[in-house]
Amino acid sequence: MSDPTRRAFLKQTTAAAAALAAGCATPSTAIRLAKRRPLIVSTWGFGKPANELALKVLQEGGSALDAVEQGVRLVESSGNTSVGLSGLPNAAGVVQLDACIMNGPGHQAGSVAGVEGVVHPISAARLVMEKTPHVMLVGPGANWFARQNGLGVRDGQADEASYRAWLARQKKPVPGKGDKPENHDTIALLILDENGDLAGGCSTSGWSGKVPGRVGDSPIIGGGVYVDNAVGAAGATGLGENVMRYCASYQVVENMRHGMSPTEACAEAIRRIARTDPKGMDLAINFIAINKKGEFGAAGTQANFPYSVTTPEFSEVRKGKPLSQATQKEGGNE
Ligand code: SD4
Repeated sequence: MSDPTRRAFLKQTTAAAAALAAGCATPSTAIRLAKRRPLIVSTWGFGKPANELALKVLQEGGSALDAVEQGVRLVESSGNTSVGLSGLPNAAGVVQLDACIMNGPGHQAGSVAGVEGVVHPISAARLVMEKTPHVMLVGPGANWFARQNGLGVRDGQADEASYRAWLARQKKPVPGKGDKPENHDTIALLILDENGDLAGGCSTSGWSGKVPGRVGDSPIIGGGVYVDNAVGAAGATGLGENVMRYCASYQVVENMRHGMSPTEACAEAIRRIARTDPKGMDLAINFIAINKKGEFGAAGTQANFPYSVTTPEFSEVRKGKPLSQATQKEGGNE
């Protein structure tokens, strides 16, 4: 056992023993919750390698923020067609990227929107959070900031494969004129670290073929991601327009604050949006959530929305609960 892993194990068992001594957990609950730290949850199956890298970063002594950043960076440079510079371009053939990051302790947040050529938008978001008095930078200003801070920024447009896909797409209608949203995904990644602190981040190239300048939910704090260190964290993927109008990740965390399990909190946010939205359940939105106790869950309008869960004991892709079954607890004190 390496030193950091051993330290983590000792801390966990000490925390479990303290919970037990305080009378706030049964023996089996205390041990199970202790084992759930660190806990890493992310969107889609492509989140699994990101989770596993994040776990390694934590086990080697990195912070939760380091782990979020490294995990998301892995997807940003993986050739994913919805994340990073390999993402599909907008209607003008340009890849514009959005990302945000939040740190539970201190309630810090940083984000960038509509950046072009920035290899790792998640790192730019973290730098906004840590090196400026601001929360969000957009467009050319954000590009300038990334360059000034030594981040990789490439000139030019979409990479070749993306650009070819864009050219093929030109025969189809453009957004706003009957186009259907397609080819969009986000990596959102949430962490509960061994100290019980939370962090999260997300990154996307957004809606392919979008109108230039369109910004989705992902860089919006409370839209794409929200972290409240006293309660839990949530992240979104899907059609950003249906997330950002409702501060939906914020809603998920608020639902957990009011006592819902992570799965139920995700489902209830969707139900509430559907009650208001003219589209009803035809929203194309999915959420992941974790709480301070080490419970996790997901729900989406997409049947069996896949999400990835990693702890020191296991790492797997799971299916989000259909909304009709989302009152059942998953991964918690079941
Ligand atoms: C956006 N929410 O820009 C992102 C894209 C996404 O699954 O996650 N799609 O709207």
